[in-house]
Amino acid sequence: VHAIRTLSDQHPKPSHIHFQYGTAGFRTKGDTLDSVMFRVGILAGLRSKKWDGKTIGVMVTASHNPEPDNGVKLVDPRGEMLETSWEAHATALANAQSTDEFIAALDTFTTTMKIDLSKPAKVVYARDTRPSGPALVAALEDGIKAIGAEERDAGVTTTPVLHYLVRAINTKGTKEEYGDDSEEGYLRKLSTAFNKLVAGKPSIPPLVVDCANGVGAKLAKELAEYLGDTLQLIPVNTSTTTPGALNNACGADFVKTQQTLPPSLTSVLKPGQRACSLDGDADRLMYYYLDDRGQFHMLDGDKIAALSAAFIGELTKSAGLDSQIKVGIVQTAYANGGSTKYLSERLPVKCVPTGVKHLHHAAEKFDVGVYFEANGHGTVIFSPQSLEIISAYQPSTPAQSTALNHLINLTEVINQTVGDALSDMLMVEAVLAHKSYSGEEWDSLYVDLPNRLVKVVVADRNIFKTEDAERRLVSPPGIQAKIDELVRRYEGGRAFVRPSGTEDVVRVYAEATVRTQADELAYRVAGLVY
Ligand code: NG1
Ligand code: ZN
Repeated sequence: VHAIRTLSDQHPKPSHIHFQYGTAGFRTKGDTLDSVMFRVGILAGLRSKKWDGKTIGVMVTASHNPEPDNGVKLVDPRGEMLETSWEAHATALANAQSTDEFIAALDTFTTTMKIDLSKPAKVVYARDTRPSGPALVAALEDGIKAIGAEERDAGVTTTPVLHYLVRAINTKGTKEEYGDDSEEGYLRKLSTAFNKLVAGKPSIPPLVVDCANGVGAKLAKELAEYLGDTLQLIPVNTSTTTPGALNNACGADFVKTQQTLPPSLTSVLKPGQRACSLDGDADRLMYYYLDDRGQFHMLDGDKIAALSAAFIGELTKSAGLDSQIKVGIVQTAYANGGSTKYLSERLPVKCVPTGVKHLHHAAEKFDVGVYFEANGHGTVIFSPQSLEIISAYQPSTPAQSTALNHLINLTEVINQTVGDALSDMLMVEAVLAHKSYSGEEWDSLYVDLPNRLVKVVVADRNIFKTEDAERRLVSPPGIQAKIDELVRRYEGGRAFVRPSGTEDVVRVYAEATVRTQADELAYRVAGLVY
């Protein structure tokens, strides 16, 4: 307690701020997060003790948000996001005003959670390229020290690498070993599986990778070396030290929200060529291509889900495993109506509230769960049973054997802990190579409905309450009826309103058969909540 007290005094909580552990952990202006980092260090240590000394991960990033923002999130022992019930504890600890209050809150917490403080604790942490990162990591380290946990600094790396590391460390030497617990181990695992997947396929055209001027640039360059000639990566927007460059007019979020090519790519991308954009911590991926006339076409998370789910379904069938391994899809309300229609005609589709944890948990209910947010954040997870079935399976024909091997390599190329832009990119490229699809052919799986997403700044977003996986507003009363009334007037109309979990705004989404109508619907619904 003495160490905690002394160090806590060095990391005072700013008096005017209320912190909240939301869908993306704590996230706000980087220069306000010092006390939060210190306390998260302690919390991570306690979480590790609760898990009998298993390694807990801490990622310092604000992902696709502007460069001055920063944030922090915890990673559980299997490389997954922090268990939901601890989010409220994290929030409570972050908001204790004084050192005395903080220590009292810690005391209550460890007692009620029955945390044995004599247990060992291990924490591995990493940060993205944000300028506020080093100071925040120093505060985090003070917290880890204060609770007496063993620390491992994974340096500057992507969110998905940190998730990978946590799983790799905790499974080391077990029969569930996930890979070597290093960045090299990660790169080797992904590239080896990818190279096997595309062996013998026609050569893949070089791929432009927009790295959002973030940490993905470092990993993309390293990955390029591992891939060699199999897939030539052309990383662009790799200026990780240029002030203000991060996520600025580039990256996955820019592409998704602006529905346009990053200006920096206009001179790079040729008609007919495809490219992809990562976000600031490389866990989101957006694809796009220019058609022969140079027209931009976006291939978002929904298109990635459709492409990969179909391919996995075909492989299980060719392997003779389709009766034992069923593929399912998880989406949110932001999934394009075109994708939902296309997918639900073929596979079970579940809609859940926004936030990857919801998607991940729903995906765990399928043998193979394909989950993607429309913004490009997602992955594919294979249940432990289906992995066992796959590894024990004896194919009876050469064709079955080939399909089985592809399936096994897919499970290796996919980072199953969390959405991972580079891993998803390799999965997409492997599927495209197998199907001999161009961007255009992939795009033509189904037609996206024109849509518009707008933000509305309101006095208090907490009065907005939703139901039915956020597709309907229950509060403030009366608004949903007005939305329904508006939606009825638009052909193919759909619209919903929900409070953001990461920004102090309310989001309005609308789609309709015609572009101008989607825009109009969005602005008229926004008018209802403003
Ligand atoms: P909020 O701010 O709750 O809409 C955004 C994204 C989510 C998710 C989180 C976490 C949209 C519409 N929302 O959440 O999908 O990625 O950030 O980063 O893209
Ligand atoms: Zn991200």
